[in-house]
Amino acid sequence: MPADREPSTFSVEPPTPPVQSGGRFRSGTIALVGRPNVGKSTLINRLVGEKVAIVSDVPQTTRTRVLGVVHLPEAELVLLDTPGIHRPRHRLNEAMLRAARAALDEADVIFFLIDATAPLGPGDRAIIDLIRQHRAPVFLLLNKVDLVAKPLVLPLIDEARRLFEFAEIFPISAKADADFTALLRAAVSRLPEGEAAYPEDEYTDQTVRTMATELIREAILHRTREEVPHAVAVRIDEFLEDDAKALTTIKATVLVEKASQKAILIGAGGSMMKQVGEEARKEVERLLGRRLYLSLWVVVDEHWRQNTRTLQELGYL
Ligand SMILES: Nc1nc2c(ncn2[C@@H]2O[C@H](COP(=O)(O)OP(=O)(O)OP(=O)(O)O)[C@@H](O)[C@H]2O)c(=O)[nH]1
Ligand SMILES: [Mg+2]
Repeated sequence: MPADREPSTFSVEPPTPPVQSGGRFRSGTIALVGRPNVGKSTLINRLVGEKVAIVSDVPQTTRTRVLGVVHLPEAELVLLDTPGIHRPRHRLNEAMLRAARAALDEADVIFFLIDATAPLGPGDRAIIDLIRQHRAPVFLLLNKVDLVAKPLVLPLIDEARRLFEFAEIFPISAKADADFTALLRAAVSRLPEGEAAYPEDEYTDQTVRTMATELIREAILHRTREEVPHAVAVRIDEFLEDDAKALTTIKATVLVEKASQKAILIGAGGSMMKQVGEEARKEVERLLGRRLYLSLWVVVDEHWRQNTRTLQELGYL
């Protein structure tokens, strides 16, 4: 089946912990916002229980709003992961900021994530100013507490509290915590009563093609440094399903901005592309549940981050 006729959603195991919501079914939208790299995508994946968003230690990994659904017996939480909020320098970054703001506009509850390993910075304060323009209750999530000595967490909470009246405050580790029931329960209690918007077996609105594109980009982010990750975009040119052979073929173009970046990505004798291709293939095979033939082609496109048409083609506008 061609990629654009693929179902846009995937089956999942029944959801995690039962949450009481006072009798009636509740349903609503929760925006996850914060500076780049604070752990928003790690958290949405943990809460949904599926990989809906790619994760890397490179700031500005997420470039669009990524939707993930948590189905509970008495509630449906539609989570919106967003690009880390930062000062935009390209059309791409402007689009990323717009995506984050649009998610805030939709939110019944806002999860504001900060990195508990660092003091509150001007970036966090700017986001608090943005959040002030919204009525939705804001939960402060101090993430990465697994990396912080406990006595350092309280002063950070005090400092944040002086800036804004948070509805709830949770120190969490999106990576290490085993149980997010308390956070989910608190969020559900703030959602309006209403019907579920997504069937129980759907956990994202992304197409398989979009998710595969992102998994290829993630494999690149895992292996590149400095300006290279920011200069990379991935476009799938061909997505073919061979049901008889249970094989999918993906041909994708990797855009970079400079010849030097292309050289880095290809690596000596193609070694880097080989590693990227291996990781991406495994991840996409896991997503598709079948074997994948993946072919990647690196192309220099000097101004793609500024080019409206390319940004549209890439799904960023
Ligand atoms: N130790 C630790 N690392 C974490 C935790 N949460 C996230 N990380 C790491 O922090 C880095 C950034 O995580 P992401 O989830 O990509 O962060 P993000 O906020 O989505 O970043 P952007 O998409 O760039 O805005 C990754 O290397 C994660 O593995 C945590 O609770 N503890
Ligand atoms: Mg992210």
